[in-house]
Amino acid sequence: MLNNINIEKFKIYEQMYLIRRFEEKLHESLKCTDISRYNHLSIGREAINVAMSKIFKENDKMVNTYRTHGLALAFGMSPVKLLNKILMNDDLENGSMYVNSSEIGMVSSNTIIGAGLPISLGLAFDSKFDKKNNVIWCLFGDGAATGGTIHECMNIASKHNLKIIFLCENNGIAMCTPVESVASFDKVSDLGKEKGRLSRH
Ligand SMILES: Cc1ncc(C[n+]2csc(CCOP(=O)(O)OP(=O)(O)O)c2C)c(N)n1
Ligand SMILES: [Mg+2]
Repeated sequence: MLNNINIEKFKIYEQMYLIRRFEEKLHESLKCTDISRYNHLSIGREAINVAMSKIFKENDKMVNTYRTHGLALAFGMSPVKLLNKILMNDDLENGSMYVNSSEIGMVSSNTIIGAGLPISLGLAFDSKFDKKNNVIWCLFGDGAATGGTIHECMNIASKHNLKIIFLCENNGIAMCTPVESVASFDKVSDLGKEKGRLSRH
């Protein structure tokens, strides 16, 4: 019989499996139709998505990149609702790159690289001024790690003690550019150290 720990692990695996199968099926289905859609998958990030959902608190907020499917599923959005959002590209909460849902704390998704970073700052200032006692999760790709915005935003966040978690989904590549070919640092997490805060990887 499964003990409690194993049941918990099983549920985590189940969520990761759901994300992977949803993404694979979506990719296959869109290939076979004449529906023309941007489709930005989260394949390979299932563990990050599910792990984040386990430590995210009720009033926390996340600012996403354009890879939102896995997070939506990990945070409990039903596959049917997610599919509807992906296929109905008619407002800023819909379309593969704009899956937002304030119900689960997904308040912003961004197609411009690095654009979510200053939005996180704004939300974190709001939380600080209004004493909301929550955390803002700012997701970015390694493509944003060599831009200027991240340095400004980490500097301001650090200077003003803002509660932001900068979470880099680092797959080592930004379209065709390997991050190591343009970065002066060895690890993206070193950026956090530079700004005087502990950073883990
Ligand atoms: C400011 C800006 N420059 C260029 C692009 C074109 N672009 C779209 S995706 C991408 C690569 C992003 O790489 P990364 O942030 O590592 O995310 P990944 O796709 O690897 O998840 C680029 C350069 C963009 N969206 N925004
Ligand atoms: Mg990348």
